[in-house]
Amino acid sequence: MRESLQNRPPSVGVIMGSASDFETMDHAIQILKSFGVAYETEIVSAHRTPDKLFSYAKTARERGLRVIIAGAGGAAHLPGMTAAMTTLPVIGVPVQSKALQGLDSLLSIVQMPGGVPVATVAIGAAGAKNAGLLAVSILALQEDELATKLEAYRETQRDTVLATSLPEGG
Ligand code: RP5
Repeated sequence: MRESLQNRPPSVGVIMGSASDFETMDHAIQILKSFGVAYETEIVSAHRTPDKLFSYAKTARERGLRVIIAGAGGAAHLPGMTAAMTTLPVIGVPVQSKALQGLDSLLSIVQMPGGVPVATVAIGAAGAKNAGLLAVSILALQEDELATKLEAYRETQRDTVLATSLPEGG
């Protein structure tokens, strides 16, 4: 019998540059939880804990991770540096910064030179949520149970929109 998804070792690593990123990254975590995907979370900073980043990325595949979601704000080099040290898919989440509202984070993450990709999502909560969903889609390539859950998720979303009416006079 197959082990249930949640009892397996983590397949998704959710890392973030600071505890201040958690509120945003929690949107990814909640998606993984709702799909029953085993994940791990860690604060890993490219500039404050470079040695930890090195060992995290270098050991990620052998520890059983299949996807890494990396969120950072400002000079957001965490996703790119992670991608430089692993061939696992890395999804980058630009966290909204105070000074430039996350445009700095977005450009730092999305503008990877050709050769080392980071799959970059939108700034903030929507991006983090989509990062969770993208990770589930990647795992669903080999997990029929997850593919079925993704179909159900989309159907619920569709039904909610179809059942929604605009206010009178709208
Ligand atoms: C980045 O600097 C983090 O990803 C965070 O978004 C930003 C600010 O960090 P704190 O000063 O709030 O710890 O490394």
